[in-house]
Amino acid sequence: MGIGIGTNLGNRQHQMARAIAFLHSLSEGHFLCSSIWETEPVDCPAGSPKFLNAVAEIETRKPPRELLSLFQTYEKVAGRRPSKERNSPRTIDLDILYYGNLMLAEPDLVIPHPRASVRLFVLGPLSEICPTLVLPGQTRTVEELYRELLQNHPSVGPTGKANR
Ligand code: PH2
Ligand code: MG
Ligand code: MG
Repeated sequence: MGIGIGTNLGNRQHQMARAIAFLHSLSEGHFLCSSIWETEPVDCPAGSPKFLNAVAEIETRKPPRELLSLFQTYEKVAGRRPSKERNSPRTIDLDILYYGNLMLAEPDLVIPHPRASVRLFVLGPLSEICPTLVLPGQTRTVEELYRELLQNHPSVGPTGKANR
């Protein structure tokens, strides 16, 4: 399964390192993690700080609901405060991007993540670790979607990789 990791509040590098270690500890098999990208906020309140983003892929037998609950607990422990404002700055955000071939649409959990295939901050990092992956419901690979989106929206592209 794939997980999107994002932070734009507090010590971002530290939060990324902690979250990556957490996901590594959760994996029951292989563990892949992209490099860390610094990205412009998308659909966030005006003046929001830039994000660090990465994508990890882990192996797990835990069902998606259990993972959702684990991720929500992790976010709380890592200092994420609830906010009424949409996409306000957060210390850490862990999103289930995909779970094998599963397609699920429930009020509080949609898999694959409904915006995974249109976000550069997801497709860029994901194309580093799973370029040939075709997300359930898509016809093109992650790398193809990424290249296309980059061409269409160069102005909202990631500003660069934070750790290169
Ligand atoms: N997450 C969002 C909304 N906007 N923009 C960037 N660059 N990175 C994110 O992780 C992100 C975002 C909702 O969770
Ligand atoms: Mg998110
Ligand atoms: Mg989230």
